[in-house]
Amino acid sequence: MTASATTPQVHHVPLATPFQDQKPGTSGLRRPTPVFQQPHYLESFLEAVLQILPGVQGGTLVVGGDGRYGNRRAIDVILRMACAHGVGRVVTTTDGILSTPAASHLIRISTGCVGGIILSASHNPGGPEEDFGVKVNGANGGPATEQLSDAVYQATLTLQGYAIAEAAAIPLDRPGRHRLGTTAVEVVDGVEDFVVLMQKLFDFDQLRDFLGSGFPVTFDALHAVTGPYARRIFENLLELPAGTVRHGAPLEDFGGGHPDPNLTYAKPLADALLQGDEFCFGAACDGDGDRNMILGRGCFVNPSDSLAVITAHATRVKGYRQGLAGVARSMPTSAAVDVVAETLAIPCYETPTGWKFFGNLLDAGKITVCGEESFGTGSDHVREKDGLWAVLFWLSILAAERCSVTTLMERHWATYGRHYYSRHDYEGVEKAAATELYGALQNRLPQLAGQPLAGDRIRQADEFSYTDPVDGATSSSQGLRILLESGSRMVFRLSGTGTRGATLRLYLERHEPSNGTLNLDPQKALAPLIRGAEQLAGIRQRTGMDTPTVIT
Ligand code: VG1
Ligand code: CO
Repeated sequence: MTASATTPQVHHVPLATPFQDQKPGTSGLRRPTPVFQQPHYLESFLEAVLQILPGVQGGTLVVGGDGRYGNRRAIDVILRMACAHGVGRVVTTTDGILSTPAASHLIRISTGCVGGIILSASHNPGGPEEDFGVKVNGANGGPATEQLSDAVYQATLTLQGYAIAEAAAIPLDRPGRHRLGTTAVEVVDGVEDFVVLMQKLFDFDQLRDFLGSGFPVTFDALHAVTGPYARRIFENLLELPAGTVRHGAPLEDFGGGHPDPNLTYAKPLADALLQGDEFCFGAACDGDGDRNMILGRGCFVNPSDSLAVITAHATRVKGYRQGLAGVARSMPTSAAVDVVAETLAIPCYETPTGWKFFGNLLDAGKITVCGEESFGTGSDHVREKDGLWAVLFWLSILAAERCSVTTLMERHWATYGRHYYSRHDYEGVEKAAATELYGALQNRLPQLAGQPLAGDRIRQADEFSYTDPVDGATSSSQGLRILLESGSRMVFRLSGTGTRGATLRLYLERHEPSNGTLNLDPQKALAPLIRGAEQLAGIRQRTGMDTPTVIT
């Protein structure tokens, strides 16, 4: 153990003008890196966190990040501020590399842990001119609740200054124990505990047999945080050939890419599966490792369907043989999982967008599995969505069923019908234009019921609001829903994770019964709804964009 001989000097740095823009969005505080590099910007937010998070003094904090530009400096600042605030212990990781789900797990297994700070802007690109972010997690390992985030924001608005200790940077290049005054700093391997957890949940012998029997797979880490985890899992433990993990070295700028696992930003992987025949299965995760994309040969699995398939087959998987207590999905996620839950006779909850809303349901044991249409799936093993968990879950189902992804999907639709689903993102829209589009539709909601649309009729048009069944907290303004008589629907939302302009998200869904046509291209199947949405909201004219920037 290296101990600083003297107690580090603590500086109280005054803030002339408190920052007014530190309100966290859907998942943490995300800003362009240059904004975070302004003097005192990062420190201001951290000061508020350290003041507000219960139990900080004398407690344990977990700290790590997705390896993006700014990670290392931020960890250094956190350690010195933790010392100044009397944090008992900080657990951080080698090179500061810690995926969001692994951070959640580490919080849950570290004695006396009061929460964590994850340095990530998730799927947003990284680098000096790209994005940086800070996510705060609570003692249960889950994202800060809306109430906690709001309290932190309120504190930043009037912050007079912050406290930070003066100390040399602690080496993160290898595991070790250090001391900063009264604060113990433990540097641990950020991969190990997570991998052990995965081995508890999944039958690695079965997976090894299945994958070794001629089922070639490829995984794209997009030069983000999952590389070291995926190499350990796929190439070491499951003995798959070296190179199974593409882009496995975490880079500060993700190799210049956009670490978002979808058909647009993970195109080389998508092409390999959808056009080539080298692999039977492909998957990718996002910047901080909580999202996943699943592909079979010639088959893209829509994330809403993925949640339904996981739910339907859970008892085939080692850690879930006893069945699921219940499931939950975010509001814009398709109702594919609802139909499975009904068949299984388990409860199904509908929450607003963002993982923080699943926390109470998971903690109360009301649900075991949950997911979002945005490539997020997870379970009660941690309190975050978990990309590699989803990949292992899928492989475990395929190993149990001994079939291809396409066959599994076809069987699923033949049983439950198919929820044709698509999300259209309009990124980088001028803020005013997006707000006007949204506001105009919001104003018209009360007049819409009964009107014809998309060869159908509007049954209900409203703004989604949610009351948490566990603590009774209400969250309003969670997206505009246009529900049609046939059961089809469209949802309009403005993103809470973008950092430049605004992102409009349009979610489209139509159910086709099991005896209907199940193999259409979703864009074709949804064409009337797409036209209806345009008619309703005037997206083209208001945004000046002819097509979405990303179609999922
Ligand atoms: C998006 C997704 C949402 C997800 C959030 C954080 O939010 O839609 O489902 O929980 O990102 O994911 P928004 O507000 O931009 O639609 V992550 O992996 O970026 O932390
Ligand atoms: Co993420």
